[in-house]
Amino acid sequence: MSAVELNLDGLVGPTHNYAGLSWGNLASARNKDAVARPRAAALQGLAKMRQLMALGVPQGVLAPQERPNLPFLRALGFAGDDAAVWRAAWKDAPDIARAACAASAMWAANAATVSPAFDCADARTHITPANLTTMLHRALEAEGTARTLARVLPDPARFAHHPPLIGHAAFADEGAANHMRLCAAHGAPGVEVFVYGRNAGERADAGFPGRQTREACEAIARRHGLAPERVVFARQARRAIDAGAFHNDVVAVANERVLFFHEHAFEDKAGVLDEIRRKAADLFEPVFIEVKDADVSLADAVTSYLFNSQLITIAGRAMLIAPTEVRENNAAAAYVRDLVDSGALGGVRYVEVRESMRNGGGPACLRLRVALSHADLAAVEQGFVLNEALADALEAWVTRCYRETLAPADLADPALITETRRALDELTAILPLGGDFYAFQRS
Ligand code: SUG
Repeated sequence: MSAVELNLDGLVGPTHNYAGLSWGNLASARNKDAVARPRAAALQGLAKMRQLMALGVPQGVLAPQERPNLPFLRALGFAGDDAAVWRAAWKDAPDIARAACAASAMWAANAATVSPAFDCADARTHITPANLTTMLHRALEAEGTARTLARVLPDPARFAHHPPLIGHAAFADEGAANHMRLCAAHGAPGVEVFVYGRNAGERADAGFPGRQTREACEAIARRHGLAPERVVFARQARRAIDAGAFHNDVVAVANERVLFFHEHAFEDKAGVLDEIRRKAADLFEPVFIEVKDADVSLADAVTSYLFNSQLITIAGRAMLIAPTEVRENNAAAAYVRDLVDSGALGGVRYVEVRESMRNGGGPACLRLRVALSHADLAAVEQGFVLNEALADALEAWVTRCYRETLAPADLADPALITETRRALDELTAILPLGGDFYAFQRS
């Protein structure tokens, strides 16, 4: 069936900041307490969406969540008016206050795992919002993400929305960042590769956390109605996690037949490739582009985010949408040049998402891919689909409502609450969210 891939990008929220919240994410740790630029961050994200739209990729937007997250703080016993809650949280529990302020829902690759209708037993698109249990600030996203996705993909005859998996470490799930799909074409049945960092029963070891369990992957494959003969469970290499690949999409990306990956991405590389080949055998021949450590080291992969590029098909050719950091890294830039020169890639476009990169989020982190038939694309709530007018309106809104800079010392000021609410309230009139989407609008 002829199909397209809708990219849903997370709109960067007005509290974008650097709080060093993600243990195991080297960029987040390195930039802890740096001064953030929320306005630039959101405009960079929108500029990337515009570029994809100009290439003919259907592009949608996901609204930011309500931050600071006052309902979360109230549930923890902080009381009084909003300003009092916010002040008390900063005074008594600054780590919790920081978590309540994170704009991390912008990284839509962690919003959910999506299995296209072409792979699912009931021929509907199946969606499981990620519980993101490993990091407190991210665990706060699941509920809002589920509501947002239900608005964007509304028709239950076409879109099956599952609740997030139970929020326990045994089912730690980080969504599409640990999920890849290989297929002959977006509308053909594919092989879905679920990547996990640990088993549920394993004792936590000394290294960085494995944020996804095998049990979570298996549960998602089951509830999505995937055929076991089209599913591969691959263990992420401990070496990659310890080098800073906190999600698989820091060391691997797939598109159609192509799997572009670092030689140290998987614990049992030969086993994984063999299983993909076997399970795809009657469908298509996979193309493996394996990057050797001698060409691009794991360290270079993690700093440049080479594999966190968006790999897309434009006019039948593979194109890489890479962060400008790749161009600035000698090894990664040379590798990409060779891929273009050899014809393996039809081209490369560099995008500037530096504000997001400084928190460990590259171009691919910012988007959730949803492969859809044309009929299902028409069923997407069109008010979330980007066109020039919506992009203009969102840019004007960001420019009007977002601070140019946000320093750590600014976060505790209750003025941030009023200011962000005003911005989100305005947004609900730009996107079809209605006047009661956010908790503050309902109270
Ligand atoms: O979960 N960073 C995010 C980055 C997510 C990147 N996504 C993918 N690889 N798909 C994370 O670690 C940092 C927030 C802070 O430190 O303020 C953060 O949450």
